Amino acid sequence: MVDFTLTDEQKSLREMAHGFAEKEIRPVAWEYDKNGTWPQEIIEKAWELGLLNTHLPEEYGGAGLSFFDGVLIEEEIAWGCSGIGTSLSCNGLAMAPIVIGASDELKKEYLGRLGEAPLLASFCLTEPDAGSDVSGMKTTAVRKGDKWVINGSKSFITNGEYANWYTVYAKTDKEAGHRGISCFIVPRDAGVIVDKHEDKMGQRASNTAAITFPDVEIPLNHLVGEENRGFKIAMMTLDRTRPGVAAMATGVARAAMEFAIDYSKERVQFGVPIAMHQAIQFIIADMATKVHLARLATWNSATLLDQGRRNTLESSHAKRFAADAAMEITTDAVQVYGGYGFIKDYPVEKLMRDAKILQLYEGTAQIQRLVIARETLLPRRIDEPATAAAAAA
Ligand code: COS
Repeated sequence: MVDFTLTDEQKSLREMAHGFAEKEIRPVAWEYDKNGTWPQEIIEKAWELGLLNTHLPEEYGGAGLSFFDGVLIEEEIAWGCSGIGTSLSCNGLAMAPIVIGASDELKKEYLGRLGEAPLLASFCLTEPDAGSDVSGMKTTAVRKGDKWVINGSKSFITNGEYANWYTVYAKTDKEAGHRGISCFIVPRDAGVIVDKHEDKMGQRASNTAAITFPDVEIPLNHLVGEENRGFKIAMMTLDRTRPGVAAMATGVARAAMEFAIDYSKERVQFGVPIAMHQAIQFIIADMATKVHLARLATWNSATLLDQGRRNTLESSHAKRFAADAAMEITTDAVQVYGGYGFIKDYPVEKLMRDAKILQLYEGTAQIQRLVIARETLLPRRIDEPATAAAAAA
């Protein structure tokens, strides 16, 4: 049976997340955007309420929520501010590889830290010369005695300046392409250097940093999963986290639509509120359709994950559609506001800047289309399980 009717628990969860966004995030969002203020207090409050590590298993002190519950929360938080939402959801990206492939010992230590205190972790895949082309990474991990020695630089690392530990991908066999990449946990105090704080166009309350690992030594047991199997862990991670980005995009799009609706009822031109003009009504109608479809695609991609099924195609459908919709809807919201939309005193200008990154991070709009094309041209693998065994295959 296909049914997206929310249970009472899911409705309460959504209301709780919405209330948090409305009370704690919205009132400061535009101010934090202006100054690029780090939302430490909000992170701590979110942790108290269980909104920081939604997918952290209960045995490690997390909320242990389903992926579906997670996207309900992520839409509401991003409705408040997607920059702050990115800061809050980043632990999910860093912890997914650990949940998929790490030993019980590593899980206990590093997932346990996230459960015990409002700490942050970062996901380090992208490099200055390896963005979409993950296999082109240059960071290396070399085994020396009882240590791995990691050397290299990572870029665009969310929460990089504040992370307690990092999930890091590095080449363990330089000649083997994607089959020569491994995944590691690197604690910050192992000698990680933060090189640069990026000054961004949008989502300015999130932290984005360039990181270097200069001869950073970590114990041998800090390898996550099997050696040279890191690429698959990274891909399975992105399958799990792209629905969350799609949910955030839906939240940004919905916020922009709501502002456009309110404004169109107040702004009078040619003697009537502009909402009375069909030119504006059609823009609003297109916004409503896109928000609705973005949410449905997001919910579908999260549901497959909860069923333990591979969702590569659906996750890319959701991420690509919702991110493009957020960009289109925020741009159209500026259009509805007319010249005022271009002025920083009005709310939609920020939303248009915030939306852009949704088409870039966790796989560009073009990478999503590449994945969709491959999955569509090749036979479907809908029943393939998304398990640790699949990562090792
Ligand atoms: N789940 C499990 N395995 C997967 C997978 C998935 N979703 N996607 C690919 N794989 C496996 C393939 O089956 C293949 O396995 P074998 O080695 O057994 O043949 C292997 O991984 C390589 O796959 P592929 O040939 O498709 O790799 P490409 O180098 O062509 O890369 C893209 C594929 C471009 C899709 C990938 O590099 C990508 O997603 N890039 C974007 C990265 C990104 O999102 N960066 C953002 C940073 S995180 S904020």
